[in-house]
Amino acid sequence: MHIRVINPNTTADMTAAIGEAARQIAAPNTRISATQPAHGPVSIESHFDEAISAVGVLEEVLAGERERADAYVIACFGDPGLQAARELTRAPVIGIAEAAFHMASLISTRFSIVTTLGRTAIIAEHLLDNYGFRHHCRRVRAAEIPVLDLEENADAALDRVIAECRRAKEEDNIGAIVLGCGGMAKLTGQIREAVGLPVIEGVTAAVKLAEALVGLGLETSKHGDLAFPRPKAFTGRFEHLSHLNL
Ligand code: 2AL
Repeated sequence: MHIRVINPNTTADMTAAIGEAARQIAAPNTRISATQPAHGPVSIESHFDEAISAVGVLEEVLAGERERADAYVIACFGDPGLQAARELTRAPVIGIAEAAFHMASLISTRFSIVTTLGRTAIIAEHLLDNYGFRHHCRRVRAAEIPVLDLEENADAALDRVIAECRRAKEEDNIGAIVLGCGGMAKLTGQIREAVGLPVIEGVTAAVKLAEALVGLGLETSKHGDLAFPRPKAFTGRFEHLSHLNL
């Protein structure tokens, strides 16, 4: 089974860390390929970053189709381009936010999310609404760290994430914590140990859900809105997307 794990930002160190976290949790017969877009933002921490990154995610899915990947994981907590990616393939496509919400809801009745910057909390809140998880989440919290601090300033970032998780545990009346950034994947073990609550991390949750779907023989529905996009002309820099033969 080949799962293509796409880091939607273009920071190679983060892609490597996400790939490593995915490999550690994957079944022995699962092959993980970790990729990132050739073009786009080095981190995703605004609506603008997210919109630009979605194009790169879709190009990575198209590249994965040429390799016949069995499933895809979109490893940024805004799940950029998720439904559009599903239109491009029959393989299951799992976003790390939706994976984490589903997993958290199976082991707790209420969870809080601990993400990076406060300004991106709205992105997680929109996803909770869109996915129907609003009532499962008590609070979206931010450690107030830029995403790249998880790579460049990892010890200080870890301390801040742990401190925010502890506040969530004390104040939010929750059973579990969801980590709100793909870059936190490598920190999960340390956070879990320090916080003493179930901690759900999206990359690993998404890999296990992807394995489950592939194992069940379930594919993305091509009936209705997730059918392949109608072939048409694209102009300018997107001309190469014209008349896609999917
Ligand atoms: C993210 C993420 O998961 N990767 C990234 O670059 N930005 N989301 C976030 N809330 O920090």
